[in-house]
Amino acid sequence: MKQNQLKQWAHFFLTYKFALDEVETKLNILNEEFQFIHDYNPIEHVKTRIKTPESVMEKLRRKNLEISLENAKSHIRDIAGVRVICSFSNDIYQILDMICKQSDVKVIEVKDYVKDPKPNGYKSVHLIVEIPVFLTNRMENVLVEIQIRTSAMDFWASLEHKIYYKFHEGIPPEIRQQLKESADMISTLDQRMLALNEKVIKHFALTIE
Ligand code: 0O2
Repeated sequence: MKQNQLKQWAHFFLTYKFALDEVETKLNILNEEFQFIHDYNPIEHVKTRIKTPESVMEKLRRKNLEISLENAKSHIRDIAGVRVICSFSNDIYQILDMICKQSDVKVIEVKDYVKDPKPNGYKSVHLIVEIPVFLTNRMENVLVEIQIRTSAMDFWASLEHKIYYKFHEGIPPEIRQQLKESADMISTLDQRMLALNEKVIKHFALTIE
């Protein structure tokens, strides 16, 4: 790649870093104000990542697309990724709702793998949003993928992701079966933790009355 092309790619990735910074700030504000009003924070923690240029190029190749900034911008929607981890499954929808209501966030797509889990047991809510980024001489609309899930769902997904990449020829049926069983256990655990938390909230509400 020539020097000026390298600079263009670096500038391109910088806009995604700015979009991530904006989304992270939005999430921090939501969490802090929620904590102030309700004495409870729906967000446990937030992880962000930017796809490497190599993996963006690899994804373009897989999609049989020419390697160009235009194709990366219009066909790769997860260059900037944010993962929001919360304690309870109902927090997921609370966060989703608060993000979708923001007037400068354009929601492009929502995929609800919590309501409709993937056949392997994967659960998470994914949304693709478009964020305006104000640069020195122009405004750019930048896509960001936000994944929202509970700590338990995240625990499962991280292990499954590692296992998936270890078995290049496909996950053996026995391991796949055990992963699915673990996903079901995780769902039960999430339900029990939610019910337990609701019981505790109710208990203290009654005590205060
Ligand atoms: P990485 O390394 O996490 O970035 P698209 O990305 O839009 O071309 P798709 O399948 O339409 O592909 O998007 P989808 O369903 O929204 O999933 C995208 C991301 O969700 C994945 O990114 C994973 O991070 C996560 N994901 C989806 N399905 C699974 C799953 O079965 N197990 C786990 N552990 N994660 C999943 P990448 O690029 O695949 O990976």
